[in-house]
Amino acid sequence: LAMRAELHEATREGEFVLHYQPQVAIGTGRIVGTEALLRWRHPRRGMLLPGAFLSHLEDHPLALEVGHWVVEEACRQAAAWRDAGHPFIRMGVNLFAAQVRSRTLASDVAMALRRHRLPPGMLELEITETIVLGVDEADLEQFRELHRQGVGIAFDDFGTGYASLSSLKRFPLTRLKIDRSFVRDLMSERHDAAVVRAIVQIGNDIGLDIIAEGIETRDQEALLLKMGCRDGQGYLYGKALPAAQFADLAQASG
Ligand code: G
Ligand code: G
Ligand code: MN
Ligand code: NA
Repeated sequence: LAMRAELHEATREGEFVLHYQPQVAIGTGRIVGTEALLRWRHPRRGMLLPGAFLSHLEDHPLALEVGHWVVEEACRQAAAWRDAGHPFIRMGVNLFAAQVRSRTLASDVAMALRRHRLPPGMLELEITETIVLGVDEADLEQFRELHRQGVGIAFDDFGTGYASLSSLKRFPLTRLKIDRSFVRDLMSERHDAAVVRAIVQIGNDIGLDIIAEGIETRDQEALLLKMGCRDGQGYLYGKALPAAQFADLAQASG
């Protein structure tokens, strides 16, 4: 079966699932948030990671429907954890460009929050530079509306694109996610250390939260903390886990 046809089947049969990667307060190790990451429970090929299908989904007519489902499912899960007495933490959700183009993003998100009785600040939408560069004035107004409501807006893979800096002025943001390519060789490459230091300083100066991605070692963690980066995500703290396992981890972290 061709990938496009399989994606229809996956949507119809509910084969998508979300896994949750921890985001911690560096230094304390306490889990303060999570990023919901899409997986496809493929009937024949097993659990597929985004690398195997995301490029096909992004420009597929179903991207909008799957994106809606991700927002709804992440909000449902956050509310379920809250109601079960688990630590109440921020939920990060990646957006498809199609969701932005739909012109109903702000109302879709507001409705999902209301349906699950979640405060807007609990949700953080992650956008990539591709999305940022594609927005028109009407799209921007939707993000301003979400921002006014208190929904978090994080710039994913920050620093990798050529418009990262100019976007800071144009776009309503609450957080920068330092791309893991800068964290990987942080200890050995002076250029990477300089980029990370500059991103943290800009973020702190203009009042944005910062999170570093791809943290794998205690040395990277210590240097990031020294540079003023307070949140982190990466294999040092854990990979993306199914909801039940993530909840156990979050409970144990306090
Ligand atoms: O799960 P993994 O770490 O392999 O994710 C790879 C990339 O896939 C992430 O960086 C993210 O940008 C993208 N991705 C994962 N889940 C989603 C999702 O639900 N929606 C969108 N639009 N992108 C996602
Ligand atoms: O949104 P984004 O594309 O950044 O999604 C996170 C991606 O980064 C996922 O593909 C995940 O598997 C990967 N990832 C998360 N933590 C680490 C890490 O510590 N090291 C590396 N190499 N990859 C990571
Ligand atoms: Mn992301
Ligand atoms: Na990223």
